[in-house]
Amino acid sequence: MVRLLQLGALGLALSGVSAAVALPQTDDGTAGKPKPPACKGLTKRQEWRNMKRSDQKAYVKAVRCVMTSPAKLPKLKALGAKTRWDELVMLHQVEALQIHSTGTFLPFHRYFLHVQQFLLGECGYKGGLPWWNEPLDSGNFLSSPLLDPVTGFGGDGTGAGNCVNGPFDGLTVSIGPGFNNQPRCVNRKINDFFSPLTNQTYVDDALSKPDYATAWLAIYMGPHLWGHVALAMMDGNSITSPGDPLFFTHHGFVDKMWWDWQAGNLPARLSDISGPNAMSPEIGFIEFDGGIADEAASQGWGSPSPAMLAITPDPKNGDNGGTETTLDHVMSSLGIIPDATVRDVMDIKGGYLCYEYV
Ligand SMILES: [Cu+2]
Repeated sequence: MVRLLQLGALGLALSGVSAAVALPQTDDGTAGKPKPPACKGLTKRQEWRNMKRSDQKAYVKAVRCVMTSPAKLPKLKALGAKTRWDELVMLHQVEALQIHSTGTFLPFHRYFLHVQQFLLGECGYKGGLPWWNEPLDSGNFLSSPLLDPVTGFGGDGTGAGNCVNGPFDGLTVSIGPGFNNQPRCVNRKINDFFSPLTNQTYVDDALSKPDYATAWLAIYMGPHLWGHVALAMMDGNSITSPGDPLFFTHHGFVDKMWWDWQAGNLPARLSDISGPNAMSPEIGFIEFDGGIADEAASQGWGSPSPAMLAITPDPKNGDNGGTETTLDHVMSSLGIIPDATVRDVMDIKGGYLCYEYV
């Protein structure tokens, strides 16, 4: 936590990061590529408290089903995934050092929610993913309806392991913390000292940015980061926080921020992408001091094993040899669903994706 308080100084470093990032050409390079089919109806992603109780129950039931369904992918099972949910968390773990602090942060996490939607579909769920309108609860996450043990995701963690009560009580996640894999309960520790930093002022600040290079940083370092700090999901661990189902409502909020920003200038912002395509070992996670090696030690993450590195995709795949994230950047789910490009996910109504936030 002490390290997080050093973020004031980090803001200065960040302005250097964004200044160094050039905007891409707007030519989207789609010539010769098949267009995705048009959407035949949009899935509605509703704020949790606006969902019908029966839809909330169906969602929770499907999440529990994914969390208790056996893992399927041999290469992920070999690395310790026991359930389908573990495979999802492992995807975020294996690629953690290329999907954070990079231009693909927002596209990848949009794709990641799409992967979750696919897995819920295996368990019969056909509804939209819920999202959490965090500004409604900023400063008072503890009283949020999303943390209700009966009609939400369970409350604040308790006991030595900070295990949650509610619908995910008693379930085990075997991936994490960090690059270590130890079975644990679903856990979180709410801190309402930090939750005010997810409020509307910070959302509006991010939405006011003129280009992707500044918008993704404002989202990443603003409400995205502070929501994570305030929730401390799965040991507060940046690498494996998706073990807690609440992660996906937080990232629905994050994805909606990006979409709301994109929708502020269509169609131009459907092709505005930039940012480094790989995490610099010297900088590491931009929200922490030090490079990757220092952070691995100070955060207790450990390092990816050789077996993990063997299945980690090239973070520059599709970027034509450059260091900048492009629309052709390839995102992989390690075989859960087919790979996709950044271009595929730029438009949430573009055909590859078909949903809207309501
Ligand atoms: Cu992430």
